[in-house]
Amino acid sequence: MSEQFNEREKALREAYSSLLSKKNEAISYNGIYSRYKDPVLTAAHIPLNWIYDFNPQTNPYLMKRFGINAVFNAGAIKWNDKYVLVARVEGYDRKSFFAIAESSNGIDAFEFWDTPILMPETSEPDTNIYDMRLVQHEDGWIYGLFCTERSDKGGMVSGQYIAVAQCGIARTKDLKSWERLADLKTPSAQQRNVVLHPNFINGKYAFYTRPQDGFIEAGSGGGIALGYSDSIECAVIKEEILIDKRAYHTISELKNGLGPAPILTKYGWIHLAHGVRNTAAGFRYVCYLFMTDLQDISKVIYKPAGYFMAPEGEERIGDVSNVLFSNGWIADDNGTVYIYYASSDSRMHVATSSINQLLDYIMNTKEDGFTSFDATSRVLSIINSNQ
Ligand code: M1P
Repeated sequence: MSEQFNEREKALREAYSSLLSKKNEAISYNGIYSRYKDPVLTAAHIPLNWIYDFNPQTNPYLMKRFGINAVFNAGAIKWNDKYVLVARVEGYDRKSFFAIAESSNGIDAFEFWDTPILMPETSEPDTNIYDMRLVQHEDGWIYGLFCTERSDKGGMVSGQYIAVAQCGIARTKDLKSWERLADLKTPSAQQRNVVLHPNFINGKYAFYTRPQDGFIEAGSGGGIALGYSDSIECAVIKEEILIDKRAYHTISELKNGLGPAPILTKYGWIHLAHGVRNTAAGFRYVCYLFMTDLQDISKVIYKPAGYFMAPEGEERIGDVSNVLFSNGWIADDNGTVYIYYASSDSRMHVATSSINQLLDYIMNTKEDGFTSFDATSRVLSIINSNQ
């Protein structure tokens, strides 16, 4: 074994272990949530034995044999008293797969389990899978809903392959062995950001969908919708009911999509979603909150104007810059809420809040009136209340 090999191995292992033992600290608080100094998961958190062959005979230069580009858009669940993230791990080859990392406190020392999830395929293999939403359903299973992307039989438009996005469904009882079910069928040409509601609604499975015409553009898809299916093994939604419309000159003018499954509170279900608008510098993704009714889950009862969280500082830069995206959060029994969000399709962060703070924000922040006059009036009402 060469000295260079030994030194390189030692340096890699030391850097990895110091990354995993680094404490995270809250750095900013805005009355609603605290942000933390360090990302909770990055490409550097991937176990070294996934990337390197440590045999000097077969890898004398100790080079990477599999490159990890990014770790982002993780689903989240509290499991066996641990904060568990099912991350989207993207290789240098652009393919994503899922891998589980856990932490004892939810804010640092996230460590990946020994191996990634080898997600079973349906009869139509997925080209790429990503963005899992985890739901502990009242039927006793944990479901993972994710985007499955395939090329449309190699078809092309203007030199670009036509991609088709649909909702893949898998379930598990232990997060280790996964049973793949049939993809969700809906009336829409494409689906992304599909989320399963944790409860049966009138004996049916309830899905939040995001109908879209094209792979990128929502097109005629008007926003976040809701649909019901009798079965989960062969889930079919016949009608998608629009519950949260995108609107002109808002943070979700171009498209929106639900994040994680909603959290139940005594006033209603709280939802975290992302909104997208177009700018001269490209798409801008931010997150917003809204609340739906306890009895009628299709009815939005509160929706604060504007965004709840937008990319800040270094979060703004990455593979797809100016993106803040969340598909995982955990509400603890003591009321603390851990919001796991990705920045710029590159890394995972955490922000901490509480049910009370989220309720205060949702129920006491005025909704959008869609004009500058209305926005100014909302500012004036705060000024007046301070007199
Ligand atoms: O690149 C930003 C995000 O774009 C897609 O989200 P949406 O379907 O709402 O546009 C997804 O590919 C998501 O993974 C990605 O973070």
